[in-house]
Amino acid sequence: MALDQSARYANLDLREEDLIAGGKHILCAYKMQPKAGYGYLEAAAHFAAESSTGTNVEVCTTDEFTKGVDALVYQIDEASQDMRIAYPIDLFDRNMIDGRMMLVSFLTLTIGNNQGMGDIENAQMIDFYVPPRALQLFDGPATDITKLWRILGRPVQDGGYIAGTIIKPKLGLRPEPFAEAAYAFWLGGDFIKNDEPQGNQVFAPTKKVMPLVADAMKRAQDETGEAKLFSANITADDHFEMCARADFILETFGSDADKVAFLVDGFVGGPGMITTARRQYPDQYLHYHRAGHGMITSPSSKRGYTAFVLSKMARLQGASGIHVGTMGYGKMEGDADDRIIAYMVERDSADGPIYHQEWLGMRPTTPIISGGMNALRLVGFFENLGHGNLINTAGGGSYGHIDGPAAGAKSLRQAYECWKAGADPIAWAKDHREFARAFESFPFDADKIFAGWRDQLGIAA
Ligand code: CAP
Ligand code: MG
Repeated sequence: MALDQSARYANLDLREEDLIAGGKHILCAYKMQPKAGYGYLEAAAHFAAESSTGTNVEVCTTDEFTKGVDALVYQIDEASQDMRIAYPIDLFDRNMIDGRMMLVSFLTLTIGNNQGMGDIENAQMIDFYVPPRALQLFDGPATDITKLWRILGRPVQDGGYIAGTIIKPKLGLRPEPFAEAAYAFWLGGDFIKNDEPQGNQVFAPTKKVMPLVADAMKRAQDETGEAKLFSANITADDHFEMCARADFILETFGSDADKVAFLVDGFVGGPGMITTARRQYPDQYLHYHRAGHGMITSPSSKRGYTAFVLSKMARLQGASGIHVGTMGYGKMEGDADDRIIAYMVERDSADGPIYHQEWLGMRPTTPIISGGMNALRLVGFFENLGHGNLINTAGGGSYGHIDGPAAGAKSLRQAYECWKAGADPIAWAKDHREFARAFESFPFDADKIFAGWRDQLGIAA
């Protein structure tokens, strides 16, 4: 039997509204299931001990001050596996250089040892609340979508949809075909990102690829008379490698350097990689790619934290934009209710699954919509989300369009215009060729979403 620490690490008399009003705690809500044979409150108290000041036994060195920074279980409901813990802000590590808080300390305590405890079957954080003082101590975004809208010549309020793609195939293009793929999309679209694994592969050295992409951007801008954007992957284990890539890319794009965003694979790379980009290059839009998150955010996972929590943490850290999924309209896991992830990162006041959050003016993080998207899937997506102030990157949806990536890009924009006009997509297709050709490009989606489309558009089977 484990030591029952509930007398110290639980206080069910504490009221959530008082903890929020007090402003001295970060609150975390988990779904927690103890191992068989362990009492719920006892397991929760041990969880709080391991997540703050304790261990599995009393230690002789504990003094009264120590107890003042104990994490406290303040609410449980065994039936719904609801466990809520209040973490004193003073528990968390602070930078020596500038006193700011750091996400790694939040993670190592709230989602650290507690993920492998012998008396806990599983626990997953589903929401957290950040009080004003803690909000003041996180970097938050330095650059947001308004900067991109301004570069694109759009209104900086409700500047609308940014049509993007990912250079596909994911890997394998050498410098010339890579740059050609970029040029071809930019003749119709706004924004291109590296795919998350694209970097300095031996067959596509950054020092060869980026000059060609910068030239492709210039030619596409001259050809279309429109500004173009590129999100360059600077992910690397070594801080100095990241900076070497970033510096080379900015120098290479030269007078177009303001049109470069930096892509960081923030989940596999970890908080430090995001903060390197955020603090070393605050003027560049920071694009957080979350590849790998599914290992703990998938609905099949009962551990770690949810995609909602990941996105909220990314805003705290200063991501300008983060992939929030496609809410059931794309190829990755997710459903329509995931729109609360977008609302939490883009609004100044929003409700999570458990906590309301006021962001007190922290810049918004753009919802980035990606993963199996194409023009046909976008209309329903906008309907569900309710707006189009976002970046969409469609790889297959652009390079899989039968008339090529520029037509793919135009079909994406036409899908947005169709939704904005509140038009019937089939009727819209009759007046918008690239959108109509998306039906023929993605017939399986067309059949599923728009039954009878062939007859209505006069397309032979
Ligand atoms: C999409 C993508 C993105 C995923 C990431 C890919 O390509 O480039 O990495 O969208 O998922 O590699 O699959 P397609 P999420 O447009 O061709 O699907 O945005 O959910 O993090
Ligand atoms: Mg990708």
